[in-house]
Amino acid sequence: MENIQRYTVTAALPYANGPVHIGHLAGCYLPADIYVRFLRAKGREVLFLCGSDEHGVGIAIKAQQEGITPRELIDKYHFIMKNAFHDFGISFDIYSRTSSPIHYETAQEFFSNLYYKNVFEKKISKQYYDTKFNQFLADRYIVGTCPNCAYEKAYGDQCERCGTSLDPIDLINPHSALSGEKPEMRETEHWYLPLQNYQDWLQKWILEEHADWKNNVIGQCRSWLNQGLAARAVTRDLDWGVPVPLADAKGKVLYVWFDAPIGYISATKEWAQQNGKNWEPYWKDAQSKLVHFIGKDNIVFHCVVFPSMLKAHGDFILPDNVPANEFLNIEGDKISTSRNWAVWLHEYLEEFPDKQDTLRYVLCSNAPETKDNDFTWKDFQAKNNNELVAIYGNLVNRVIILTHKYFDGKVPPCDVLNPLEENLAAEIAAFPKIIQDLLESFKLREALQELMNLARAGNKYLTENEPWKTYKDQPERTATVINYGLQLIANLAILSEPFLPFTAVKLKKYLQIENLNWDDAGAMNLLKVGTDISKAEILFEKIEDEAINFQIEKLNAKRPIIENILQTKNIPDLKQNITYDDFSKLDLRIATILEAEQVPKTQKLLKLKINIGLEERTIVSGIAEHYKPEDIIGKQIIVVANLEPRAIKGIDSKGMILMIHDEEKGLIMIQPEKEAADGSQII
Ligand code: B3M
Ligand code: ZN
Repeated sequence: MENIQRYTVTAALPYANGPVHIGHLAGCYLPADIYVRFLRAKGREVLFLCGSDEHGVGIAIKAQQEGITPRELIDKYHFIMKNAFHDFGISFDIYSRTSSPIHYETAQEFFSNLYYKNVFEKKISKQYYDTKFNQFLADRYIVGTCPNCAYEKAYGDQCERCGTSLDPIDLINPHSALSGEKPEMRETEHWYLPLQNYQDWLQKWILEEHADWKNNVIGQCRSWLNQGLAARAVTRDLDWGVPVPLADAKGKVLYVWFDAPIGYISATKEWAQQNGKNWEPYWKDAQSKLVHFIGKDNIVFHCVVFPSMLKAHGDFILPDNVPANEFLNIEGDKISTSRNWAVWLHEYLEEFPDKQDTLRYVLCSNAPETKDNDFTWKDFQAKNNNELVAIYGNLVNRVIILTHKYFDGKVPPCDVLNPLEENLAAEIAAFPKIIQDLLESFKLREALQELMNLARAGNKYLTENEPWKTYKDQPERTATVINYGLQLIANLAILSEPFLPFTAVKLKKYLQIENLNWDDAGAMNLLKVGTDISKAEILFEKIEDEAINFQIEKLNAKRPIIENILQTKNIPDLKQNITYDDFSKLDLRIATILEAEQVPKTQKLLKLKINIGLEERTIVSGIAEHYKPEDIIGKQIIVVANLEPRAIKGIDSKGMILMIHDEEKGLIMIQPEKEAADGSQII
């Protein structure tokens, strides 16, 4: 094993349907980056691959919700995500995307290869069809009443209220999310990967040959295998995705989980093209190690489905390890993009500029490696202040300041050695191997702990020797201790690189050791006597309570929204039914507010001039306690246009503005989601 020098490391391709949050970072991208940076520091050949996953129903639905095309959606998020990873030092060799031509080609070739080897089973199944939109409906596109809890907006694959997994057939009163119509049951044909044929092989390959994989990974694999594997469809009826490359597959695309992992191979090809390299050794040389970093929800795809695809194909190596992490929660609650319960990377950087390493440190030291973990802002603050500032930063600062104070900023000689130095040298010699072993077994939290132990050893050494006290009577002794202190922080700089790359770069520069790498560490002669040491800037700043309280309040402001969804309280009872005729008598129109002013001698009333397309009108509205006149000019509103005119405070008011009455927030204006022509009817 020792002679293997080439690594193909992948990090799960995130769906291009939203920005990146700390859960993504902690679960997958940060551990992958730490591992890869370590391999590079060891001088190993490594290719670090990632990219946006741009297909699937999720993307199609999100695009539809935003009123844009899937292509517009992925173009928007691909670059946002790419930049966020870059900003946090996630050092991909390539961040590709599955909408690229090279991926279409690679995925289609892969499918064809399996097709012509007769790997697939072709099966007919029944599926809902939207006759208005002329398309089959993915499970997510069917909405109906949950048979379990009677929630009326359950999806065909799951009820979001009670969590039950569903089959579209289970829904009571199903209708299409596209047209709202009742869908029709039709037959459709798909190609299936017969996973059952790989069951015996997987059993042996995972449970016997890779019993060293992480417990959480082996555990999930075992339970999938125990349930018994069944054939899975690898194609879908959808108009967004990689077209199935067969003449009799019109309107069908590859299932997103079939094409996405092939994206790792496409990304390798793209990287090779851009860099004049050969992609094949990374996927075909038995000496290359393939390692997939993923979150726990992706385990079955990377340990069961993709390996079966690779095995069926036959030309490719299989994963050597799949170090999946569990999930990160925030302040006790599950991260949720739709509820905005998240800490977004771009927002973090706006609020904590240049503090990438602080977040990297906190997320690694608290990584959900073996179980779900919780991120809290208080813990973030404590880890920054009590560990990065008080242990790491303080050590570096003290040693460099003393070097300048006593030795003109130059590395002093170490002529008066005591047994203490021997002990320290022996202790430090052991660190590179200790940390390496932990990293190689994917125990990144413990590895980081050991790095901090190295810094702790430095602080202890300084405290025991008090070089500031010996300077007067024994300056040579002070020189020795400072020399050792400097050698120690040189070791710290090298070994920090995978975890705290921004800090490592600064520190290496102060010490002029940019060229040193992992295997140089462990020694106490890294810095030559006489070398100039730069004056250090502060590496880590204390984070004050205000900044943390601000973050906590910002999150808490989102909590009531969550609670409102779950428990709707004090909702007024429904009024008596009206006929459609009653409703159709209302003439509701879009209008724009042209002018607004307070009605004299009143608290609540604003006099508004509005344009309802057909004419300009005056309306008196009781919203003055909620909206200031200057804030609403130019806003579009909805007006009951045929309400009988009435005189209010001597002003002729023609019509009424529609407002929401929220128990807690008071009156809220209703506005069109997009600008609409004044006078347009609400129908
Ligand atoms: N896009 C799933 C996810 O973000 C996914 C991973 C693909 S890796 C090939 O959970
Ligand atoms: Zn339900």
